[in-house]
Amino acid sequence: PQRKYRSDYQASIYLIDRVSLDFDIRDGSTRVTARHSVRRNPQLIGTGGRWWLDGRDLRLVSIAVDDEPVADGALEVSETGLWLNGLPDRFTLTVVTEIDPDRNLSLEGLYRSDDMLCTQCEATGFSRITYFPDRPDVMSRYTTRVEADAERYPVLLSNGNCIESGAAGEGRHYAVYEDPFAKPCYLFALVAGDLGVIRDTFTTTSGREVALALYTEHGNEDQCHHAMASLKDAMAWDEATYGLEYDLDSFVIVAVGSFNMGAMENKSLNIFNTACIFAHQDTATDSDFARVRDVVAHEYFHNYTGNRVTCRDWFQLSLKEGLTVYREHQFAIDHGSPGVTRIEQVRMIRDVQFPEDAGPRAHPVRPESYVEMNNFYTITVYEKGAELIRMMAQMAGREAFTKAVKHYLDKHDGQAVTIEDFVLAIEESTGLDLAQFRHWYAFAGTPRLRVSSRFADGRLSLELAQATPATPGQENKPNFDIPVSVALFDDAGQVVRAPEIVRLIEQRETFVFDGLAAEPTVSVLRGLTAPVRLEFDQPDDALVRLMAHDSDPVSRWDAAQSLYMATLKAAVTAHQNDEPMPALGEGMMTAVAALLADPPDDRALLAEMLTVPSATQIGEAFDAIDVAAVEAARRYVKREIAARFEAELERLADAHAPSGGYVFDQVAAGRRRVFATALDYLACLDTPAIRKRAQAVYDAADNMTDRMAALNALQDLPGEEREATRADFAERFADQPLVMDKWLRLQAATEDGDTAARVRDLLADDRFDFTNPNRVRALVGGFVRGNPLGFHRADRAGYALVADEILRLDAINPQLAAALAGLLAPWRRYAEPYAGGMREALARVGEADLSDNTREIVDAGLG
Ligand code: BAL
Ligand code: ZN
Repeated sequence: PQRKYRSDYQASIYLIDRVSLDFDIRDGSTRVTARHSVRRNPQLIGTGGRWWLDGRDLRLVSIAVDDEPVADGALEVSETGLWLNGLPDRFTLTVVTEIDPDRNLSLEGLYRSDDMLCTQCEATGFSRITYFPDRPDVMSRYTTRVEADAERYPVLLSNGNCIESGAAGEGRHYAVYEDPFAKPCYLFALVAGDLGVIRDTFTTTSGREVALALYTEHGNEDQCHHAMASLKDAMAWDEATYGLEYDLDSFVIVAVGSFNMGAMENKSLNIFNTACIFAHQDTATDSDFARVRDVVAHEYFHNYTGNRVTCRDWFQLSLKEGLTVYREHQFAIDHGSPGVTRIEQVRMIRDVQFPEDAGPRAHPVRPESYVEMNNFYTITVYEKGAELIRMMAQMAGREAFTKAVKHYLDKHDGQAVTIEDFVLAIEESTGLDLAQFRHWYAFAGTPRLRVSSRFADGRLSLELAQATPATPGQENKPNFDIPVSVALFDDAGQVVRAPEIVRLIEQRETFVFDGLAAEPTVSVLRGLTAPVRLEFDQPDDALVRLMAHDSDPVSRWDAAQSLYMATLKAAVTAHQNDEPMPALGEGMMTAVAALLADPPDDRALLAEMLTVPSATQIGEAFDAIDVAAVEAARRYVKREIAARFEAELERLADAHAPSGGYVFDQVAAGRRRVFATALDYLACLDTPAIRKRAQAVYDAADNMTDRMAALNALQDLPGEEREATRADFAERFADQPLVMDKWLRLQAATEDGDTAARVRDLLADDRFDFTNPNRVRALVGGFVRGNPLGFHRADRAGYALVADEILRLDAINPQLAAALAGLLAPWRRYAEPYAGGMREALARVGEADLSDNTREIVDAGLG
C-alpha cells in the first residue's frame, strides 16, 4: 500500500470546469458516460501534459480526447487509475465505463441498498463510478442524466435542480439534474428507486421558498417526521445564529438501510443511514431522537462549512468536520439541557478520543500521512477538531467568533482551502494571536494539565503545568496554548471570583488571585475548556461543595465523577490484590445523599450525576486495564449505592414513573432518564420486586425509551421476566431492522453463559445480515463494547470471534473491517492476560492478505 503525505501536495495540472454524466442503469450493469471540459491549471503552466485519473473496479469501455479515441501509447491503465499523456491545454474528455452496483458490497461509489441504488463518494468513492481526479480541490459544475426502468426506479435523483424529465421508451424514463454550484466529486450523489416521500417547505429570511423532501422505502414515512422537523429547525437556526441562508430551491434527504457512515452531506441531496433518520416513539429511544436531530443538522450545516467552502486535500478533513461538529454541538446545546449536552460531549472526548490519542492510532487533528483516507474519519478529526474550534471561540468570545467564521466563509466562498487558511481568517477577524495554538492541529496526544494551589495572606496562587506524552512518530511535544477557565467559591457556595479564562502558554505558570477573605474552593477547566487530562488532587470536601454549588452544571457533574472515581479506583486495586472491597468513600456517600435529598431541577443532570463513571473511564485511570477488576469494581460500587439508598431510589423511581403520553422534549426525556437510572440501580439488588417492576414497565410502555429501560434493567437478571420480555420484543419488532439491532445488542451484551457461542449463532441467524453495517455494528460492535467480560474471556474465544469477522468482512467491506480491527489494535493498554490474547488475534488477522484499509490499522496495532 502507498502512503500519502501532506507535504507532497501539488495542485492538479488540469481543472475540470464542467462535468456531464449520463447513467444508463440496466440489470447487471450500469453504463456511465462522462464528458468533461478540461483546461490546464493556469497556475501550473509549463509542467508537462501528463494527467492522472483515479479509477477502481471499473470496466473502461472507451476514452476520447476531443472525440478522438486516445491512442494506446498515450494511455497507461492500472488497478488504481490511469495516466493520460500528450494532452493539449484545453479539451473535452469523454470516458465511458461500466460498473455493477449490484455486486458492489463496499458501499462506496454506486451500490445497491435493498431495492434502491445510491451513492457514497466521500472520501474517494467517485473513482468507483468513472475515471476522474478524485480529489476535493478539483471543483466542477455538474449536469447529470439518469435513465432507468420506470417501474423499478420511479424516483431518479441527483444534485441540484431537475431541469428535464420524461419517458425514454421501452418502459424506461429519465431525469436531468443541474447543480449550479461548483463542487468536488466527493459531493456527487445519485439515487434511483421506488421510494415513499414526505414533503414540506421552508421559507428563508429573504423569501426563497425551498421545497423539502425526505425519501425512504415505502412504509417508513411515518418514521421520518422528526427528521423533517429537525431539518427545518436547523435551517432556521443557521439563519438566526450565523446568518446563513440555504442557497438552492430544493433540499432532499434519502434514507438508506445499508450505509457505512451515519450520513453524507452531498450538495442538496443528503444520503442518510436510516439509523440517523427514523424516529418514532414506538421504535426509537430519546437518544435516537436526539441523534437524528443532531445528525440532520450536522449534514445541513455542511452546506456552508464543507460544501461552499471545502477542503483542499483530505489532510484538511477537520477543516469541515471539526467546524461542523462544533456548529452541531452549539445547535444541540440550544435544543436541550445545555449542561447535560455539554456533559455528553465531554464524556465522548474522555471515553473515546483520549484513548485514541493514547493508542497506536494517535494522529494529529491534521494528520501528516495516511494509507487509506477512510481510516481517518476519526473521533480525533471530528470531536477533538470541534474542541479546537471551541477553544478559539472561548478565547475570542462567542459573538466575535461567529463573526470570524462568517469572515472565513466570505473570504473563501467557492474555494477548496486548508486549516491554515481557516486559522488565518480567525486571526484576521478576531485579532487573536494563534501562533502557538496551531500546535493543537499539528501534534497528537492529550496534554496533562497539572494543577496545584497555595493559599496564604488572602492570596491564592494557582500553578498550572503542562506535559504531553509521546505518540507514534512524535517523540517530543511543544507547549500548547491551553485556555483554562477558573472560578472561585466560598464555603457557602457563593462566587468569590467569577469564571475567567487564563491561557497557559509556558510549560509552567502561576496565576494569582488576591484579596480573598478565606481560602476558596477552586473550580478549574470548567466544562473542559481544553481537551486535556486534569490532574488536580482536590480534597473530598471541596469536591462535595463543587458538586452541590458550582454554577456550571458540567463542573458539578465532574466533581461527582471525581468522588465516584476515588472509590472505584480503590475497589479495582482491592480486587487485584484479592483484598476485601473497600467501604464506600465518605465524600461520595455524602454527595449522593445530598443529591438525592436536594436534586437539581434539570432531571437529566440528576441522572448524569447519579451515574458512576464508565468502565472505560475507570480503565483510563490505570496504566494497564484490568478488565475483570474494573467490572467487579463498578458492579460493587453500584450495588453498594443501591443498597444504601434503596428507599430513596424507590421513591425517585416512583416519582418519575412512566405516565403515558410520550413527547420528546427536554423535560420529559429528563424524567425518563431519571427513571431508567433509578431502575438500573435497583436492579443491582436483584429482588423479585424489581424483576416484576421491570416486566410491568416493559408491558405497559408506550415508547421505546421505557421499554429499553426495562430490558436494560433485566440485562443481568436471568430468568422468566428477562426471557419473556426479550421474546416479546423479538416478535413485536421482527420486521423493523433498526429495532432488531437493539435486540442484537442486548443479546451480545448479556454476559451469562457462553456469549461467544451465542454471538456466533446470531451471526448465522436469519435476522442478521452480514452485508449491512448497522447489523454488524450492533452484533459484533455490541459484543466488544457492551460485553467486556465476554469479549475478554480467558479462553480467548471472544478475540477469535472478532478476528474471524474482520477477516470475513475484509473481503466485502474493507472500511467496516478496518473499523473492527481498530477494536483489537489498542491491546498494549491492557493488562495480561488480555493484552497477549488481543495481540495474538490481531497478529492472526495480520497474516492474511488484507485490504489497504485493514492492513493500515493492523500494522499500526502490531508496530
Ligand atoms: N462527511 C461524512 C459524514 C459527515 O461527517 O457529515
Ligand atoms: Zn460531517
